[in-house]
Order: sequence, then C-alpha cells, then structure tokens
Amino acid sequence: MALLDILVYPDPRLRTKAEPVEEVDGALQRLIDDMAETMYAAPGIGLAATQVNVHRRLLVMDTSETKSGLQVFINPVLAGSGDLVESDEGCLSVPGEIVPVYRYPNIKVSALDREGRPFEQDVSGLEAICLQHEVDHLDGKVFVDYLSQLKRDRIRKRLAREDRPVHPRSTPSTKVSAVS
Ligand code: GNR
Ligand code: NI
Repeated sequence: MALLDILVYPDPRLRTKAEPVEEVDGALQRLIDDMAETMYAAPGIGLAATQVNVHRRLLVMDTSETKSGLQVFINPVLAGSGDLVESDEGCLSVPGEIVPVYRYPNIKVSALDREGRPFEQDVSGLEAICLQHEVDHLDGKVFVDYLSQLKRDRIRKRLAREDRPVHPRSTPSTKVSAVS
C-alpha cells in the first residue's frame, strides 16, 4: 500500500473530466487500496481518483465513525431527489476552507463494486452529500465553483502561495525560532 499525493486547488489537473473505468483488474484494485489508505490518512470521508491525478471514474468513501465502512464506487451514476439542502463541506483539495453547498438529500446510485459487480443503492444524509461532492471531482468540478468570484479568488490566492500553510489560522503571524 502507498500514500498518494493529493492535488490542491488551483491545480489545473483538478479540472480534468475522468473517463469511465473499462476493466476492474488487479492494478485498479491496488489503486483503490492506495486511495483508501490516502483517504484514511488525510483524514477524509471520501476521495475521488481525480484528486490523486488519476482521471478514471472511481471514488472511495467511508462516513462511519469507526472508519470500518469502506465503500467503493466505480463508474458511479447518481440520480438525486428531494428539496436541495445546504451542507457545509470541506475538501482535501481545498485545505482550510469550509464552504456551504446545496445538494440533494437523497441519491440513488448505480456503480460497480471493488470486484466489478454492478449494484444499486439508495443513500441519504452525509453519504449522499459526499457522493455528490466526489462525482463533482470526477467531472472536473471543485466546490469553490459554487462560490462568488470574489470568495473563489481569495481562496485561490491563498492556496497558490508557495509557502502555503495548511491551517493558516493556526500559524503565528510572528516568526520566532524554537528554544533548543
Ligand atoms: O473529508 C471530506 N469531508 C467532507 C465533508 C463534507 C462534505 C464533503 C466532504 S468530502 C471531503 C474529502 C474530499 O475532499 N473528497 O473529495
Ligand atoms: Ni473534495
């Protein structure tokens, strides 16, 4: 298993539209395992292949408290229903930002599992929100796209800085050297 690098906005590779997976083979299963390890290490509740610079339609998700409920969706197709709900979302590719996004509360998802077998599932709550967030990544969308240009530009400028701190508000504004 291996940890993969996660692309950070405004990296233009996050804009790539992923192509369908054509064959679920050992190489793809290794990628799935690496994506799961990367998601758990981050930590995050979901990870789309786009975020690790693999432009295939594939995502992993685990919204359980105990991190014991890995779900794999290959070539996912979503059908949303219900009145849109506002959700405050985070994204591993936009570190340090929580953004309000409107999502469907209920989703019917069709996909292939880790063994390439087709399945259908009804999901709601955080799982439904996360699935929409991940499929947006596969389509080259990032949740900052739902913000005003002003807010998006602020986030882009902060994250484009070379010495970007991951959590800017926890970084002291005065630099002091550590006492040895
Ligand atoms: O870890 C994550 N948390 C999260 C919280 C609310 C809505 C969506 C998410 S997904 C995110 C991980 C990520 O960036 N996936 O693409
Ligand atoms: Ni994300």
